[in-house]
Amino acid sequence: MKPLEPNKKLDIEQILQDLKDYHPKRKGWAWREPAPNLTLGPFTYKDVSKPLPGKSVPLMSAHNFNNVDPQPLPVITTEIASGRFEDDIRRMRMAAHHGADHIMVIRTAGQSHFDGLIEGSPQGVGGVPVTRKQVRAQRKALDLIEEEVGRPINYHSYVSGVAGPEVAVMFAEEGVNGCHQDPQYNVIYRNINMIRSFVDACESKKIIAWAGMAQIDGAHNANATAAQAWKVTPELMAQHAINSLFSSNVGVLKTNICLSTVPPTATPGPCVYMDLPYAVALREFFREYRMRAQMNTKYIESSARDATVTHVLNMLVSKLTSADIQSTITPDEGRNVPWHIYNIEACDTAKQTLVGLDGLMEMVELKKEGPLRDNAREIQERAVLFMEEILEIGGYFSAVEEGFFVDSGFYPEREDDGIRRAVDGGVGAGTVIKRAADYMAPVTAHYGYNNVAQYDPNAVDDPALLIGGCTFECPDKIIFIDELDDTDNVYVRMEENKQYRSGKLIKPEMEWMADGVVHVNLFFPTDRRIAEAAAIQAGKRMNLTDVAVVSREIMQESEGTRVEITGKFPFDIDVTKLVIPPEPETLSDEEIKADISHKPMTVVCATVGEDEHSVGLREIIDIKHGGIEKYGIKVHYLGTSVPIEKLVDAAIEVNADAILASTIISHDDIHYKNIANIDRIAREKGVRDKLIFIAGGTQITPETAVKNGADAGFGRGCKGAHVAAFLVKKRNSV
Ligand code: Z97
Repeated sequence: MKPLEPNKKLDIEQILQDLKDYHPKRKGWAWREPAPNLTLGPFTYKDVSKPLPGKSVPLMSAHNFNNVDPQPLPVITTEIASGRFEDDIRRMRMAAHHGADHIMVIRTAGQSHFDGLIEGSPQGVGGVPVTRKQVRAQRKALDLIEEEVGRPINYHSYVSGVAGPEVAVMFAEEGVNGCHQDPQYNVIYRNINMIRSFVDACESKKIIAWAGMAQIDGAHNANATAAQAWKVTPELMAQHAINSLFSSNVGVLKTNICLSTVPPTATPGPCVYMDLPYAVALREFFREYRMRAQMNTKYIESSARDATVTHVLNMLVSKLTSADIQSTITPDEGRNVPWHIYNIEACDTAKQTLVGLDGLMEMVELKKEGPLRDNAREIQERAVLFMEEILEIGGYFSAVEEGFFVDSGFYPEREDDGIRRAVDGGVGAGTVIKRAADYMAPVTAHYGYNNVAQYDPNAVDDPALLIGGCTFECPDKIIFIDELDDTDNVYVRMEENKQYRSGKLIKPEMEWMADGVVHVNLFFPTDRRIAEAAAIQAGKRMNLTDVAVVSREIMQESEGTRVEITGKFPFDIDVTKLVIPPEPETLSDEEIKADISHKPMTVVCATVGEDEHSVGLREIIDIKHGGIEKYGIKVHYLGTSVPIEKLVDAAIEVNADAILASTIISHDDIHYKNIANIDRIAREKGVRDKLIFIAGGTQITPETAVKNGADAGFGRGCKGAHVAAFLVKKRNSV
């Protein structure tokens, strides 16, 4: 496919074309490349990664600094899953441009319950159904997107459920770069038989190792499930230990084994005081492995502000303990909305925070003594005791039977409310059978006993030789199954919203193309219950349908409440009928300054006639808020209510380049009459062609100002930079 063009939408239809024959460009996980002491614009960064050579969207405030876009060292994760993979592809591109290089696709609710690969690509609920077609389409798009931004983008989903090994094979074939794989997850949270889960995990992990995928474990699920998340820290360490060593013994590189770590508590607890010792304890025990830091979602609120603060505090812990992957979960997780622009904002939160904390460890040090080390040590001791007791009672399976996991006591205390599973119970119980003596599978990356020698002793180390290579070596052997359901498939969905794909008709969206979903913030000077009812009423009166309250925040119980509502905007916007004013031409600060220093400029200015409103003009002039003085323009301010003739005379006297006249009073069109008079007097005195004449004021419309004789008019919202840019351009144009 042709490379992406920044000013063109990604063509989803083209992505879907010839998918049958598409194979990924690369396999395996990619870390960012460190770029210590990197200088970008006016700054030198200590611990960032290589900047993106291609296109990206810098942080908003970067426009003050030549739009530099420093990229932190950790890989940045975003979770994308709206239920429609074709829509998510567009979001992946946006996320990559905002600095994400790890795109996790959340599967449709409980895909671990499926007992095989699903084909086609139906619409999902609370996630996307992960199918070969969907994976292939998204990897194909990401292959283009990574070329566009100039950095590998890791694509990720889950290897779990009784179909885990099949999913792992499909992921390896399709170039998926990372996955969650932890048999304990199946056992505890999905009630899949433990023997089956651990046997399957051998196979899955072997494949993960072969494909060079990064693996994330499932310990964070205990944080999210436990009654009090910080109580399960000893257990979390035991879970990490079991999955890490298991994976490493099967052959996954330790540098690709990522612990899923979550700062266990949140404000209003003294969270950093509690979370940092846990993070330190973990890093000490698992030094050789990598840390995937995910934010705490257990206590997440549906307020963007609240979630962002939790995220930032979590990242302080990540920074102090050098996390390798930084996840960015958003308030959406709290309010069960699968995708939002907030995901992109969360990528920016991560970038801004981690870049803002750049070089921190050159200045501060974690104390070697005191509560940090004491508390870390205590958690480690509890974790060791936990592991010892597992061994004492006969191992992991017995421990699960005894309800060791997700118990709300701080081990060794126990509340006896842990999740219990029976060794012979759960989904898939009794399905593991011993391989027969002549068992043989001619495939690559297969775990365990495989009697290949009976057919060809030379193929013992490479069983796929027996068939001239399996699907890993010969991707053409993969059987691609396209859509099977003719009522729910990507083409049907795209046909339904086809009219919105050309760009002529648009609609606001949150989850899906043209879903019309909007979020609106309202404040009502009343209590919560009335405010919520009023907000719903207001939404309906705004013509929104399906109005619901997303979040509310009490300002004071009787004085007022902020309510966020969601609803659907039921109209289309016809882009061809929009009246779009021309974009004001601007110059950069540097260009304006360079021009003025090369050739000085003098202006005279005043409010004219009987107008005492000087504030607007002073804001345009004064250096404080970026007025024209800032660029070195010499300003003669004559004051307020200055007679028009005096203004023109002053311009002649100081040999000014320009006149700036400000008027706010507009009764009887006096503001435009003043403009016409200034133009007339300047002409009478024979100086009009030597002077640039600018009129300003809140009631001024640029077109009418020009019609009345000014060279330009500047109305509400204009800044010194706009005026200065016009002055420079106009002077250079004559
Ligand atoms: C994260 N926000 O970033 P199913 N295996 C493991 C898991 O942790 C999960 C699944 C499978 C979270 C992701 C929670 N994790 C969400 C080890 C899910 C998913 O598709 O729900 O059946 O399995 O880690």
